[in-house]
Amino acid sequence: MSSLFPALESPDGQVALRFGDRSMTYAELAGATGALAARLPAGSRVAVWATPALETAVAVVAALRAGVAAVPLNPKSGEKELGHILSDSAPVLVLAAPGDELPSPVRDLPRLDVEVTGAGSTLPSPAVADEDPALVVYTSGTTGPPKGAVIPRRAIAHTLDALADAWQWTGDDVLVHGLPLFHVHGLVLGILGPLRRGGSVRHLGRFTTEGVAHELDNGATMLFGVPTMYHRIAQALPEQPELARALGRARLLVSGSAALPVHDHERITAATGQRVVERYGMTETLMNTSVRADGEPRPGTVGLPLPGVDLRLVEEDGTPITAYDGETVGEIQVRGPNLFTGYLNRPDATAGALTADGWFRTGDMAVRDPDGYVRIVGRKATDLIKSGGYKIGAGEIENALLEHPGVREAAVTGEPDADLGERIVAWVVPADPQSPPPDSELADHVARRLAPHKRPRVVHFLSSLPRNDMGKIMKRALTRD
Ligand code: MCA
Ligand code: AMP
Repeated sequence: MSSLFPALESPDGQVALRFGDRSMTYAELAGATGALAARLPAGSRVAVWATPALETAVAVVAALRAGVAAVPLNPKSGEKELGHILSDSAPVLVLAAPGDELPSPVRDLPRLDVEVTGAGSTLPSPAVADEDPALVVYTSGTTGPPKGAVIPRRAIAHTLDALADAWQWTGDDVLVHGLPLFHVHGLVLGILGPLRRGGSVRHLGRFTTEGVAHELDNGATMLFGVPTMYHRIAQALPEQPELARALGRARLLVSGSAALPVHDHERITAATGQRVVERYGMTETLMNTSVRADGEPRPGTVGLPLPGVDLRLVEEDGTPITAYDGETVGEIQVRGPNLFTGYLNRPDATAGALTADGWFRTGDMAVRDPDGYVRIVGRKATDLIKSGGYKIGAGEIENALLEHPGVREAAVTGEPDADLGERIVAWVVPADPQSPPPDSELADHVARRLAPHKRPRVVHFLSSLPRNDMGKIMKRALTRD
C-alpha cells in the first residue's frame, strides 16, 4: 500500500509534533523513526509505553513504518490489567522513553529506548499490505478483561482520509489536544491524523483550559476533545474571556468518544460564536459518522455516515429499519474499510460482533432524521459505562472489587454525572458488616489493579444485592439500604 505518511517520504523543516517545549520537524521525525524502524523485527508486535510525550509518537510511527504492530499501554494501568494485555498480545519488546521507569510486568520485556534524535539510517522498505495489523488497542467489554482490537493499516488510512474530507482537514491545520495516547481518539485521530495530512499537532501533556486557550491564540486551528473537556471549557468560559476569544478564532472544534450534552453545545456557542462538531466512532470501527465542517451543525446529532462507511439501523431481530423519521430506534450497524479485522485471540468474540455479511454490531441505539443525520439515544448494554470518554466494563470492576478481602459481593453501575457523563458507582456487600472497608480504599484498590479512571467514584454498602430467581443481580433494583 502507499505510505501512511507521505510527508515523511520527502520530509522538510516544517514542525510535525510539539509536546510542551519539545518539538520535531518532519525531517527530524523521518530520521528518528527511520533509525528506530530499522531496529524493529519485521512482522512482529511491540508494546509502546504510551505516555503523553514525543517518544510515544515516534515509537508508534516507527512501528508503522517498519510494518510492525504497536500495542499502546496506558502508563497508569495497574499490574493486573498490564499482565492481561502483555500475556494476550505477547509483544517482542517494549518501546519507552529513556528514563521512564517501567513497572512489573512491563519491565520483564526486552526494552528499546526511543531516541528522538536518531537519524541517518536508511529505512528498509518492508513488504506491508493494507490488511496488516497496525495497532492492537485494548477496549473493555461488559464482562471479563479488555479485548485487543486489531486495527489494520487500511482502516487508519481510510478513516483519516474520510475525516479530511468531512472536516476539510489539510496540512495547513495545527491541531491542539490533551487526549491520552493509548486510545484511538488521541493516538489515531490526534497524532497519526495530523501526520497523514502533513500538518502539525501540539499536545498539551495534560488537558487544561488555559493550555487550549494559549495554543489557539498562537496559531492552532483545530481542537479535539472528549465531552468532559468541552464541559470544563463551558464551565470556564464565564471566568475566562481569553478562552472565549481563543475558541472563537479556531477553524474547527471537534468532540467525540461520548455524547456532548446540548446544554454544553449551547453554552460554548453563546460565548464563542463557534459550533462544536460531533463525530461518532469506536475502537473497532474507527470513525463512522460526523457533522461536516461545511454542513449544518445540529447539536445532539453525530451527523452523517463518512464517505465509504455503510450505516444501518436494525431491530432487535436484525431486520433493517428503513424509516428516516427521527423516531424509530434501532441498533447501529456499520460496514466498510474503517472496520477492524477482529479481536486478538478471540475468534468467538469477533464472530459475535459481526453479522454473516460483515456488519459490525455497535451496541449503540439511534434514530435517523429525515435528512440522514444520526442521533444516538442510548446503548444496548447497561454494563458498559462511559466515564470521561473512557469505556469501562462493569464486569471487570466487579471482579477487581471481589478480590478485596473486605468485599463479599459487588455490583457496578453508571449514573449520570455532569462532568464525566457517567460516574462509576459500586454497590458492595461487605465481608464484615460491622466494619466495611473505607470508600477510598476500594477506589485505590481498583485504581491500582486496573487503572485510575476505572475506580468507583461512589460506594454504597448494602446488606444484600437484589437478585432474581436465577440468582442474577437485578441492577435496576439497586437502591441504598
Ligand atoms: C485519582 N488519580 C488516582 C486516583 N485518583 N491515581 C491513583 N489512584 C487513585 N485512587 C489520578 C489520576 O490518575 C489522574 O492523574 C488524576 O488523579 C485525576 O484523575 P481523574 O479524576 O480520573 O481524571 P479527570 O481529571 O477526571 O480526567 C478527566 C479527563 C479524562 C481528562 C477528561 O477522563 C480523559 O483524559 N479522558 C479521555 C478519554 C479518551 O481519550 N477516550 C477515548 C476512548 P493525572 O492527572 O496525572 O492523569 S474512545 C475512542 O477512542 C473512540 C474511538 C472515540 O469515539 O473516540
Ligand atoms: P470505545 O469503545 O472506547 O472506542 O468507545 C466507543 C463508544 O463511544 C461508542 O460505541 C459510543 O457508545 C461512544 N461514542 C463515541 N463517540 C460518540 C458520540 N459523538 N456521541 C455519543 N457516543 C459516542
